[in-house]
Amino acid sequence: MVTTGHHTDHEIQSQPESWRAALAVLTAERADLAAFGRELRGAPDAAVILIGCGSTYYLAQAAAAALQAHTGLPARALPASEVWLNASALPKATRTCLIAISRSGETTETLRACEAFRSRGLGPILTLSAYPGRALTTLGDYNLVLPSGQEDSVAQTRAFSTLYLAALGLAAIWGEDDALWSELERTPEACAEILTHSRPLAEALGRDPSLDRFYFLGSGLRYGLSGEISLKIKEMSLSHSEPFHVLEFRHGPMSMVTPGTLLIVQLSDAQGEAERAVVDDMRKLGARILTIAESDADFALASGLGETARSLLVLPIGQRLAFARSVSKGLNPDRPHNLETVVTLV
Ligand code: F1P
Repeated sequence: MVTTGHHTDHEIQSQPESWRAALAVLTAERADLAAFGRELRGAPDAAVILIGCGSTYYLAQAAAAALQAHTGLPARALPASEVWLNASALPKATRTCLIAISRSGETTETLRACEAFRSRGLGPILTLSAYPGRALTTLGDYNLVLPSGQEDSVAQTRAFSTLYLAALGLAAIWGEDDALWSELERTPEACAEILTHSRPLAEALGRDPSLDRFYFLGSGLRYGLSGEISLKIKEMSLSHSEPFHVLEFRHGPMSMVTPGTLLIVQLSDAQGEAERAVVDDMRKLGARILTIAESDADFALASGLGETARSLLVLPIGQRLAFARSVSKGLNPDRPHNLETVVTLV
């Protein structure tokens, strides 16, 4: 039994059940969410802005890529503070929908951003969070709440993946993409398999004392997920880690490569060849590399899922690596240094 970090450990391991519960909520609300999406798409040049802070900002980035790909609506992620404090950050579409994402539903910047957006009369607000009755759930025209994402830990794991799954559900519903929807219904089972199969590798890498820096590379929706896993390594294990778009790594960051560098590269289906060339180049420079893809990779997901639904599965791998590194450094994954669950500004 795990004693140090038992909340985080449990939250990582319970993701399949949490995702199942989230899918039940989405199924129950599918017709209402579809109606919200139809109204939005009825406007000639509708657009979507997704906001969050920290983990939920990375979630917004990944979800924006998925929403745009599956609905055709232009979708962009911004930190909540930009919508709150920078009036010029928003597009000039006739109808802009703000999707505000927050585990706690209490982060000040996210609340203030919703109020600022509302006061400008730009369009509807949809909130996505894990706790009913919190401030954020009073600010949306539609408030989607996924209680199975609630957590006792400071660093988000289950909350992130559960809210991300909900965002992918929105992409399927608004995009009337039944194929994506039925793949999402298979993700809890796929998650359980990945949790088991990836654990020895993730723990071995997490415990490896010869590694001193981590880079997470991904294109498209994988970039936001790279950001989230990178943040997990920082928060839980106080290690140097950064995310990059795959081909961007050659443009400066590769100067940091040493034998103590681990690159975790989520390969895409479409750009795989160009991304594999980066991997080859970095291997020549001496980096250690873990490629992740459906097949033909250091870690093959072998999920049978398409690229969007499958993207969820990288999260448990990165979370487990961060957890193992935290414990092996004598830290407590449940209590990251200097962090609180919610950032409240006075
Ligand atoms: C966002 C967040 C977390 C982070 C930290 C502070 O919270 O930035 O991602 O781990 O503890 O808050 P939320 O708005 O999603 O609740």
